[in-house]
Amino acid sequence: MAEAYAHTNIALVKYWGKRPGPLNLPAVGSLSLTLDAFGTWTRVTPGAATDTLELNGAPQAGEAVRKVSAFLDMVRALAGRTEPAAVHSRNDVPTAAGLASSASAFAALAVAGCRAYGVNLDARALSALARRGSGSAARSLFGGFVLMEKGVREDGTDACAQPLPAGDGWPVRLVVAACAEGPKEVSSTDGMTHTQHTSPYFPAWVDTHDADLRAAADHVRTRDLERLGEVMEFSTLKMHASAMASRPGVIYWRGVSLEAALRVRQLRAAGTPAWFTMDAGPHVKVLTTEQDAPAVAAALREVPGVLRVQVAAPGPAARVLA
Ligand code: 2P0
Repeated sequence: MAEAYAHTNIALVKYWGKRPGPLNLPAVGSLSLTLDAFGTWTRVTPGAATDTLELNGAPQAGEAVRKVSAFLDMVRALAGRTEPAAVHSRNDVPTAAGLASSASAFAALAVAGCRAYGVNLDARALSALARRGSGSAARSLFGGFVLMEKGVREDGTDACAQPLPAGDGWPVRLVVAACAEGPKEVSSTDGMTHTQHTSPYFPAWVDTHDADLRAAADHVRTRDLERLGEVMEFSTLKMHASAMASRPGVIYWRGVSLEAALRVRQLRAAGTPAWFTMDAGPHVKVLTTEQDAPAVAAALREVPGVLRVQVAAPGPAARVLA
């Protein structure tokens, strides 16, 4: 039996698109910030009759169990073991907060699963394993700022994340404005696959991505929030432009998302360091300083249609609890 906790993360330079094959290989790298406020606790207990999953106290069936089981199959193959497991999990990622839970969920499952079955992997191999569950999970193994390489090998061993310790202790904040209730309409996986297959802008997205990734990593190293924020907005809008140009277009934005994003630009024009990003959903996340976060949060709360605003700080790496 083993328990682990992993925090969620938000990409500043986005992952959108996959290389071919069954290994969930990303078409582009990404750069993220792990958050303190949200995450997933998971316990894996080998020795059950079949794989089971209980999430937030409720037994699960269907696709959710199938995904967990397929992931544990990979762990069991590495361990040379076959016995099924009971998996208990608790998400501290409020679905309404506008943050994805698959990143922290598969990172926690990778850490707890490997521990429970006696698999010892180094950080890179563990990250590559977590990627098989969900691309963004490869990043949630690490704390603070994290760089995910797309890799070039067909076996995926170099498609893994690594921490950027130069960013440790940088007092940035991510202000999260929830802009709609309910689950997202198009999953990240479906949205990126559809973009890849039908958007004439997808090749341009891929071709221009690496420069953003290298620039953003440099801006973390030099702690240049203005340049980091600028490249984050650029990456966000390119990702969404490529998705919108697919056929039929994938539109994650609501009216309120645009109003919130424009409010951030107004704040910036008035001297507040603040830059927005959005993922595969309508919520707006704003990168700013610790000092400016309360004013940014207050401004976003006043945007008509914004439902809730939370402030998150950089969070720690995934860890074994027991
Ligand atoms: C990201 N997203 O970099 C991007 C930006 C959403 C928008 O990673 O198919 O759930 O499971 O590998 O990790 C969400 O994608 O996708 C995501 P899969 P995942 O954060």
